[in-house]
Amino acid sequence: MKNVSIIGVPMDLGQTRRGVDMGPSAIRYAGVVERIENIGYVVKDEGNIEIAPAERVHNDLKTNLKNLKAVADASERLASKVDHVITNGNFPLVLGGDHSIAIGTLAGVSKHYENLGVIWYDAHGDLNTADTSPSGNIHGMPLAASLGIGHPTLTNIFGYMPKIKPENIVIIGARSLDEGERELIKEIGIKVYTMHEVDRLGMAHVMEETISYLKDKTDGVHLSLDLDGLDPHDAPGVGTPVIGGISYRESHLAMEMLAESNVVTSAEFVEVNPILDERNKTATVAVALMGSLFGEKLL
Ligand code: 4U7
Ligand code: MN
Ligand code: MN
Ligand code: MN
Repeated sequence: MKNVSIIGVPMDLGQTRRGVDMGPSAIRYAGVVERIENIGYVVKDEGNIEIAPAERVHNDLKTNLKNLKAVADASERLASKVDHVITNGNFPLVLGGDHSIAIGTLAGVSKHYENLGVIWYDAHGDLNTADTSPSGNIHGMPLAASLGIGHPTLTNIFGYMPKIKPENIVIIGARSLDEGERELIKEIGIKVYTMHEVDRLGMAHVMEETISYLKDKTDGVHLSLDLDGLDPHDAPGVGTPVIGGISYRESHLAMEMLAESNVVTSAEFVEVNPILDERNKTATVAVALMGSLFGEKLL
């Protein structure tokens, strides 16, 4: 059993709603360390990555990507922290922060794998670029950037690209894809289980297929779980909620099946925004799902 290293990333520069920088605090307050220790792991809280305060960040007018330089600087710091954690033999568990942090997480993780698999649990595809993004928010771009698609400042984090290959990615829970994202998915061939497939096949089937799809061709799997993949009823504290999402129970089942299969080698839980939350519900849900991911049993 590997030891777990927790890395907080109080990032809010990848989008424009305030409060998501408090995500790591809210998740710690919801008891993440104790929860994972109780399963039998040794847990080390590595503290937080330094993020420039939003009030002090000025935008470069040559690009429509908001806070590009500050997001890139933080991504470099996160990548090198994640790299060290893996080098030391620990499992990196990254707490967001908005989803732009996945650029840094994947940059640090993928260095250690030839064929890293990625499970992108999200209402969105996060496959936009400066050209396709309706918002200019970098949290809508991390999957594209990790594929080597988009602004060079984002694709070249940690000095190499691409971090991942389209055939090693599975998106689960999608129900809000922009036009450019749909085109890209078809063009490069990413496996997507939209809410239609989740409804039709059921989560057990979706996870069986996902695990067997990734198991043989990858040498590690990163779980990138955006809390907005869940229905806003179960996870209200997110910046871009979309109705009609994955339930709390289905999400537990997904995490339990990942635990049983033992394929996941790194994980991040992102987009928890305590300002938009109801009594820390979303952070509490995140911690409960982490429990299942690390093998907590009901009986
Ligand atoms: B998240 C959006 F236009 N696609 O690019 C965009 F709908 O990390 C939303 O999944 C992105 O929460 C959501 O701004 C990013 C929008
Ligand atoms: Mn996302
Ligand atoms: Mn690699
Ligand atoms: Mn999302």
